[in-house]
Amino acid sequence: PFLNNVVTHKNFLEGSFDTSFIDTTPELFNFPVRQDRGTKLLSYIGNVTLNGFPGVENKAKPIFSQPIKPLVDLNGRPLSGTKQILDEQGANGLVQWILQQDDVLLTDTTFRDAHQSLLATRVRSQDMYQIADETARMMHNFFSLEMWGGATFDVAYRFLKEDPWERLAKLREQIPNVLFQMLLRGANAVGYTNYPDNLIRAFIAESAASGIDVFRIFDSLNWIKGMEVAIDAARDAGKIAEAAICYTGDILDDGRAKYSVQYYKDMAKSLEASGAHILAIKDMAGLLKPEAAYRLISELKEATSLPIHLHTHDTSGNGIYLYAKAIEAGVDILDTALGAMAGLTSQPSANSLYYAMKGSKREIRAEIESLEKLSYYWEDVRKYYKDFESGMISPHSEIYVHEMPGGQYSNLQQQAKAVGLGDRWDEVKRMYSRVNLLFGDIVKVTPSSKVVGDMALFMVQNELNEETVITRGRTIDFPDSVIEFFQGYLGQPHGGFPAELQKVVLKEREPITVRPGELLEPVNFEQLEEVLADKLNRPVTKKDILAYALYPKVFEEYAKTLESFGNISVLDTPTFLYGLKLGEEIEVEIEKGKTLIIKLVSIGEPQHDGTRVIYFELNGQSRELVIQDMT
Ligand code: 3PY
Ligand code: ZN
Repeated sequence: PFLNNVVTHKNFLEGSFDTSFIDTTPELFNFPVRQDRGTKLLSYIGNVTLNGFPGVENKAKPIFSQPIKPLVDLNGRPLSGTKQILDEQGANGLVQWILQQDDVLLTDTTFRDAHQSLLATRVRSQDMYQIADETARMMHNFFSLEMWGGATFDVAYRFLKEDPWERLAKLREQIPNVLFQMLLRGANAVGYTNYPDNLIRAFIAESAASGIDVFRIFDSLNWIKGMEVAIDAARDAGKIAEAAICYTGDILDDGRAKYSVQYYKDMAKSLEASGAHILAIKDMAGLLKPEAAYRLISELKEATSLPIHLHTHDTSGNGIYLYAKAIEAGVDILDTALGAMAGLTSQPSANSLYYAMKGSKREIRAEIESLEKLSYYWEDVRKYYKDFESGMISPHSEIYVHEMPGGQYSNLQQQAKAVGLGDRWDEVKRMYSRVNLLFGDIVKVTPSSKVVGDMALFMVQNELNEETVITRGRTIDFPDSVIEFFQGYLGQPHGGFPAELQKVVLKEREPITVRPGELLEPVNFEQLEEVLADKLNRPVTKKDILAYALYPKVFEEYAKTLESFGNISVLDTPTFLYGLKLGEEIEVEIEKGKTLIIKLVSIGEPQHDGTRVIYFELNGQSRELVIQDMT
């Protein structure tokens, strides 16, 4: 280890050392305690068994049944699909192909938005790998699988302690035939703040090279300038730039004239001119009413020549009716989730939609038996994550009033609980819609929705209303996200900022009106690589650098966890969330063909220093570990 420390030291590599190098460089004598992968895994299992997993309330491990997987022939390659059309005919070829289809194409969101919206984004890669081979065969005729982006990138590192790039690579290998789609927040990429242009470009190029085919790009204020760099980068990569209009308000309500059909038509035309291949209508909260969908899609079809891809959330329970009207108006592609992961804050069910449209002029392209069988699998898997369910058990029509995006509901609820407002949740929801009006009626989707949510919590907590926030505002320290919003760091809202409130929030700060990306220093990737190389005890990849550039703290935490526990993404989800029961034995495949057999034998009494000895068997050999009991 000493020699290793010398030859990997930065000064050594740069040649900046002399004979005093060893004497003046004490860190050369820090030898990492090398633990084998088995010990690291035992250490994770011991910890989670004793101390539980954040967000999982009951530490006792429930009895879960083994998820039922459909029986399909997994030999040979799956039938070719849209991925091959894109690869062989290019982006324009694929667009022409979409426009020629008569029946309705589907995008499945089970691997991304469905669990982001139902289970706080917690579904782990393992549960996807287990069903990916079957998915490739049983959903071969889907338009795409949305399986990356949005909050999944952040949550993978932050909470699941796994590498989202690895998820992408493995799923790509298992599913070579259907287009992979991701959600990209324009200049905010997969984060909550604007990033420099060169980071956006590099992130898109790497995502494309790693397997993403369709980039659904939106801006949280519908500000086209915030989308252009990303659209351009997706096109440059030879992939599909699907530009999204975020739907807010109600085009049928004359009292909400700010977001009229004309507003959306103008936006669609600008997006077409910016190079979009497909136009998405992103109804992130599920506000688009059936008649409104019919009207909007009919008019957008006339205004542009782009295929139209509709996304909604079924919070109100009107999703299938809405989709039926969209189909009547000529929509090309719809977002659905597999039955067991559909409905409520998630997407409408593909299974239900299939039956709803059976026998109509335009049917749904899907094999219903396959959808049902895949759904059984997800029904079982969903039980693993029951502690992350939002608690919503029936449709909420109040969505039309508070307008909160599907993916935000459970998150904001958690945030409210965390600041002691759990029992004032109704008030928080009402305040959310009041804040929207206070801000001038803005588009609410990550990250602008987070700003509205932060402000709503802040106002309820501090007993503020529309008046006192102005009259007492000069002495109030507003949440950081609110200040950044009014500074223009998320871009410019349609119709501008409410001037009086902006002044009160910003105080002596000056707002910007240009694109934030024009002001941000480009990321220096070489420098980041050096910084990371110092921190990580392993070779640094381009993907690591991108993740670090997007989320420095989260990535560092993730890297630390990896050092202590190794790659814990290989564990099955019940063990990952609950650890082991006494006497329980599991098999863990740590790499292809290498399996560990782990058994929890007993847990010792607490010691005076707060530790316990945990007795395992690892491949039949006794192993003891000392673990801190933090309960
Ligand atoms: C995200 O940005 O993660 C969303 O799902 C927005 O709807
Ligand atoms: Zn969504």
